[in-house]
This record gives sequence, structure tokens and C-alpha cells, in this order.
Amino acid sequence: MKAVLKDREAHAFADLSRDQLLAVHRCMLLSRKLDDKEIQLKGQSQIFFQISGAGHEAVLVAAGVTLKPAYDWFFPYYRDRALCLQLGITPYEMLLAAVGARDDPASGGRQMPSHWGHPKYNVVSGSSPTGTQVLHAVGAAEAGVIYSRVPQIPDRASRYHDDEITYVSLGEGATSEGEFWEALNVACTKHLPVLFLIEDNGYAISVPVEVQTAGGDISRLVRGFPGLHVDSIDGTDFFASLSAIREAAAYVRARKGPALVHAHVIRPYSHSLSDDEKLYKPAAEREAEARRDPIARFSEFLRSNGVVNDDELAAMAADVEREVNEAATKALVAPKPPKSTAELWVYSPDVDPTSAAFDTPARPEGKPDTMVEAINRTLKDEMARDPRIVVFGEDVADASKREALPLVKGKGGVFKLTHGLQRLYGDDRVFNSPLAEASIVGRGIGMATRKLKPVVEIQFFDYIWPAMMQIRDEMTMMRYRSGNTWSCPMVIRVPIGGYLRGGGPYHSQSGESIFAHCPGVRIAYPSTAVDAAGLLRTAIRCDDPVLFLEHKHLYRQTYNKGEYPGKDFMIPFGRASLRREGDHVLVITWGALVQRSLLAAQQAEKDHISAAILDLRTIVPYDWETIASHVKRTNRVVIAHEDQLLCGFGGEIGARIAGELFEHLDAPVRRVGARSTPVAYNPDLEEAILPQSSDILKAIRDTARY
Ligand SMILES: Cc1ncc(C[n+]2csc(CCOP(=O)(O)OP(=O)(O)O)c2C)c(N)n1
Repeated sequence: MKAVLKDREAHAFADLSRDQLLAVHRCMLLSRKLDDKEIQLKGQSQIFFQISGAGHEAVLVAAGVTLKPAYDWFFPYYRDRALCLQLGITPYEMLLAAVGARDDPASGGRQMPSHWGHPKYNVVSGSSPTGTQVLHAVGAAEAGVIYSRVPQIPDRASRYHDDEITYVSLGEGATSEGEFWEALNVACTKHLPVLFLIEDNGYAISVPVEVQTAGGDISRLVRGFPGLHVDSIDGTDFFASLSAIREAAAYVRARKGPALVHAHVIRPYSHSLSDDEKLYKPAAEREAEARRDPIARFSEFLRSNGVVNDDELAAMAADVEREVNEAATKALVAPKPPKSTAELWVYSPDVDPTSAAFDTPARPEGKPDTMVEAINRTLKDEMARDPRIVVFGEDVADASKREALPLVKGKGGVFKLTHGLQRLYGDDRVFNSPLAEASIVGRGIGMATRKLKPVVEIQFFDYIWPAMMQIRDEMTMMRYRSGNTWSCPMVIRVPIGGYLRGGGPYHSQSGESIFAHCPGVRIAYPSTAVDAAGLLRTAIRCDDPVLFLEHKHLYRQTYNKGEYPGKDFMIPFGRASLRREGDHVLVITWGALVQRSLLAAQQAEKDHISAAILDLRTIVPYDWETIASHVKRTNRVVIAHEDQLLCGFGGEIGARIAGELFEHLDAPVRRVGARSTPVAYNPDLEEAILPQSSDILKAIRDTARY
């Protein structure tokens, strides 16, 4: 090992000039001094969070000098200060993030410091969950490949480079997350140009690597991945790091496959300022780590090889100190974001899917379509219009095996919604994914940050949960947390709901209210074929992430069929549709309960109760104006949804009606929803659990007679 390092040192030293060696040292020092400054400022309560890159500097500068800002793509971990300095992010910009300044380029005061992001250098906004970024990197790498293969994309030449690399880093602790393994699997399956850097400082907060990783050595575990270049190095040794990163980068640039560099580093400053490593790391271990400090090692190398003398090193340290102090003085007086801007950038400030621009007339064509046909045709038309649209998910392709495609009819999704898309648009734009929901959404996020338009499918709502972290903490927050510099507009299509007579607990779930609680996502929930076409087109053309809920029971009904409304038909979000006029009671509903409410209203008519049925069509945003105008007219309200009553979205609407329209009510707001149980397999049990027309009828009668 020692001899190998010596060779690498000799080689690397030979091809870096004196100026380059000094620049390497200065960057490492600058990174450390910025950490020190932030620690000081945190102690003075001038900043609010600090996490350091101390001990990781050597391998990060090695990566920074090898990779190309604004050419390659970067998904750095929170320890990557030295890399980001090397890429071009300035100390002043970093300190703007620390003080939460308005002009912080990473986030405009929305995100903690050291969660890097800078559009100028292709550094994509980072979050705090460990490991989520790895899937974004895979998606970003895929985006480059898709741009290279889809000539119809008009501006693609400016969007990728044939030999670009996507860099992503993470700690050895984060490699325990499933997303890391999903990412490696996809990167190796598709031979994607991703460079994974594992920064192994031996601990994840207080958990040592031997408790974290089987055998205590992550690179040993991943060596079986086909096509993956793997190297394991001392990441506190700059020359060993440079040599390993260069070799890995050359492998990836040559399109031989992905690479993974496992760098053993140290963490001299505890996990963060909230942690004290003395509580779990004995003194001897800490002293041994200190002897490997990358900055001390590099300055010793420079000195012992006559590259610099002590005076020059001292002068450099003083110059770094001056630069850091100047940047801090400036950052501390930088303007803060005004409180009035707290709600900016949850959604796109440029494209408003509730606006008249999305209100386009229907031009009906042909015979009535089912909801399945309407969605399928909309996808086909939109993919023809916009070559940036990519469709992927489980089973969505017609046939993954190319040689099979001419011989078979094609699968096109378990419900056939995507049938024929692969045949029409090719397997670069329509493809199957591994059975891994987090990877479907996470890859979509990475692609969307590079301006592709992913329209992905989660096969059943019941299985969306592995993707919840990607949806809640990544997709919905990307724009907000990056201060509107990054966004990931994409569509997640999800078959939802029950009434299947045998769907059971895992093919019948509802739960739109869970996602309505995540600021940053729009939620559409059509009940007719025509609405599905219009709302899906709006979802695709708008600039926000959209959860598009398709009720399985409504896919092939005859009562909600409609003539395909044409290639440009859109329905603005936040516009409810009055399905039935009525004067006595207003029923607010959506999804499968629209039809059940209509049947209940017909029955109520026999009692001379006239019930209006309002189909919300979108949950986020929901059409409060229309709700309010009808409540003021009928003075009596029932809210009916398939989801459980407890914490269902009806609770939100009911509370708002009670709060804002109390003086217009002649009866309490009644809600109809499922019981608080899973949906049972036995059809009788299912019927008892899910709300039926008879339940809505009873609520209408009780409300009318109150
Ligand atoms: C998904 C998730 N779980 C837990 C945490 C809390 N947390 C923050 S950092 C960290 C340890 C990370 O260790 P590692 O990946 O080895 O990186 P290191 O901090 O050691 O550089 C934990 C548990 C988190 N941010 N995200």
C-alpha cells in the first residue's frame, strides 16, 4: 500500500506545476478556515447551523480539479465545501447561505448552509435526507444520455456533452439507504456516466462503519456490480485521491460505465456543532485521526519537497484568513429575505396552471373514449408535441426486449394506459424501470432538473410509499429550497382507489390528503374521461410537479366516457365542475364518489330534496370560490370522499366552510368517507368499509331535514 502511494505521489507531483500545487493547498486551507469561521459565527449566534467538511478536503479538491464545472453535473454531500470552492462557489456565497441571506445563490435563505446549489456550475440543490441525491444523479446522467439519443429535442446540443460526468457523493453511513443500492443498480444496468464518491470518515454521527456496513468496507460489497469501476483509497492523501479520481473520471468519460471511489477520510470536528465525538470516540482514536489530517499532510509534502518554505506557507494562511474575514464581514450585513417573501417559490412563479392560459376549448373527435383511452391518447399527443417527455415505470413499456417488439402486441402498463407509446416513440423515451418506486421518482427528479419532462407511473397508489421520501422531501421542495433556481416539474401518474370487489388492502388504498399536506405538489383527481384528458395535459404543460390520480374503478366505466377533446384541450387546475344542479344541499365530492353522489341525488329527488353535486377535479389547488358560492346558495353541505373520514381531505374543506361561511349554514357540515380500517378483500366487507350511495343519500337527507 505504502509503495503504491509513493508511486502515485511521484507521478502526480510531476504533472502539477508549482502554482497548481499551491492552489490545491490554498483551496483546502480556505475550506477549513471557512468552517472555522462559521463555527465562530455560530458561537456568536450570527449563523444558525454549521456542518463542516474538515478532514475531507484532499479528495474533494482532487475531484474539483479533475471535474469540469458547468460541463459536468454535481450532486454533492454536505461535506463537500472544498469541492464547491474548487468548482467556483465563492466564500462570500457560502457565508451568504450561513447567514440565511436573500441573495444566497443556493437557496435565498430557505435551506441550511453546506447544502450546496449553484446553477452557474451545474451544482444541483441538495437536501438533508442522507442518500436521496444519489438517485437524482442517476436521473441527471440518464438525461444526458437521452439528449444524446433523441434528435427531435430542438435545443439538445446546448444541454449535454458526449463525455460529461455526473458526480455524486455521500457518506459511508448513507450507503445503508436503499436509494444508494437502487441507484447503483440502475447506473450499472444502463451503464450510466456516474461517478460515485463515498467519503468514509468511519462514523455516521456516532455509529461506526463496522455497525453500519457488513464487513465494514463498502467498496468490498459493491465490487460485484457489473461494469462498475471500484477503487478504495486514502482520501486524506491528495495524490492518491487525484490519481484515483482521474482514473475513475477517465473510465466514466470513455463511457465504459459508472465508477465508485471509496475514500477513507477523517472527521476531526465531530459530526456537527450539535455533536461531541468525545462521547463515543476514545482519545487514542482521535489522536490517530489527527495524524492523518489532509492539510497537515499536504503542507508537509510541499515543505519537504522544497515547493514552499515556512514563510510562504504562513503568508498563504494569512491571505486565506483575510479573504475569509472579508467575506464574512460582507455576508453579515447582506440583506435578509423579507418575511413577506416566505411563501414565494412553493410553485412556479412563471406558469400558473389555474390561469386562463390553461382554459382551452374542446374539439371533440370521434366516438366516446373510456378514461383509459383518453389518457393513452393524451400521452401520445403530448409526446408527439414535446420530445422532452419521457415515460417510465414498472411494466409501462410494450416490450423491453427489442427483438420481441415486432412479434407481440405489447404490455403498456398493467392497466394499459401507456400501451403503444414505446412502439411510437422508441425505447429511449418509453422504458421499464426496475421494481423500485423511490428510483422511479428520484430519477425523474434528476431528469427534470435537466429540463426533460418525466411522466412516470407508480403502478398502484398502495405502493407509492417507498417513493414518499423522494416526493415529500425532494420533488415538492426542490424549487422552494433552492430559491427558485432549480425545479423538477414532472408528472406522477398513479392508479388509486377501491370498489374493485376483491382488491383487498393493497390494491384499494386512497390517501390524497397525505399528499395535500406536502406543499409544492399539485394534485389532480379526474372522474371522467374528458376531464382526465384535459387535466393530464395541464399537468404535463405546467411547470410544477403534479400527482395525477387515476381511479382504477373509473378506468373503463361507460358512465364517464366522453369524446376525446382534441390535442390542445386543457382544464385549469382549481376549477370544480357542477355535475348536477340542486338547491337544497350541496355535495362536494371527487373521484369515484362523483357517480355515487349522482345516484344518491337521484334517490333524494324522490323525497323532494334537490342536491347539487360539485366535482372538485383537483385537490391542490381546490376551488374554494365555487364551493363558497354554492354554500351561500344551498346553506347545507355534505362532503363525500372515498378516503377514510379520519384526516380525510373533507376535514379540511369542512373546517374552512365552518370557519369562513358559518353565517351561511343552516345545518352542520356532514362528511361521508371510508371507515378507519384497511379495505378488506371480501366484497361484503369492502362494501361495509367504503362509502356507498346509500351513505351519501342518508347524509343528504339528514342535512336537508336538519
Ligand atoms: C434519511 C436520514 N436519516 C437520518 C438523518 C440524520 N443524519 C444526518 S447526517 C447522519 C449521518 C450521516 O453519516 P454519513 O453518511 O456517514 O456521513 P457523515 O456525516 O459521516 O459525513 C444522520 C443519521 C438524515 N439526515 N437523513
